[in-house]
Amino acid sequence: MMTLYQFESCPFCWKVKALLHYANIPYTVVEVNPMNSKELAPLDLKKVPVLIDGEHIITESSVIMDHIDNHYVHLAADDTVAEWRTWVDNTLVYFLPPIIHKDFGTSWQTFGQVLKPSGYGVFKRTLVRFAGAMVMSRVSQKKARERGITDAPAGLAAAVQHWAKDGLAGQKFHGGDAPDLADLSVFGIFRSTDGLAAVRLANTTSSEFAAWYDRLKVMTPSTAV
Ligand SMILES: N[C@@H](CCC(=O)N[C@@H](CS)C(=O)NCC(=O)O)C(=O)O
Repeated sequence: MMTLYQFESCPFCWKVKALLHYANIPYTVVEVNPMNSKELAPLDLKKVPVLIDGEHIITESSVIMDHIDNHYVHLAADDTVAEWRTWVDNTLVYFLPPIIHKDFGTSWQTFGQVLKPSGYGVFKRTLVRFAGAMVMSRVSQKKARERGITDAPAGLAAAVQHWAKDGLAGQKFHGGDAPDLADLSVFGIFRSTDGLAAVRLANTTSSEFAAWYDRLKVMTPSTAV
């Protein structure tokens, strides 16, 4: 069985989970402590997600998705899938942190929600929640400015409209009648913050997006064991 090293709040990890869940592939989870990543030390790695599949130790969410798809799923891919996946990793993902970690209070709420399924006890959860909110409310604004994002909600709304108009283009999924890796990558990013401000904003920006998001949410029940 595969093992996924992850942070529950990590959007890149959710891209991988979107594919595992959609393909109904069971896996075990190692929840990495975001304050020290000590679970990754034996692997000599610093970032999540990391997937262990037999003798393969794979890093980078898109590389992991390719590994899973090439070995086990074989989703159809048209010429535009690669382009959309690059857009997800280089553009879309950066609009979310300044929204869900806008200030300490918002970030505190965000961590409260994303840490619920982490399996941490109350003490550790509160500590990670507090430290996470302290760090992320500062770092996410700074990082957004460095990337030239001055109005994250407007940027996210434009990205959602782009995906709905040019990505979905009147179809159920980018992949047509079934999702492809572009769908699962976009979905994974939003799914990491399900129920929070960024998803609410996306759902109110585009009814096509909202219907697509709901459809995929139903199709991707967790397969973590
Ligand atoms: N390009 C990587 C990005 C992974 C990444 O940035 N992961 C973050 C969590 S969302 C992380 O592990 N940060 C810890 C660190 O940088 O020390 C991917 O797609 O997997």
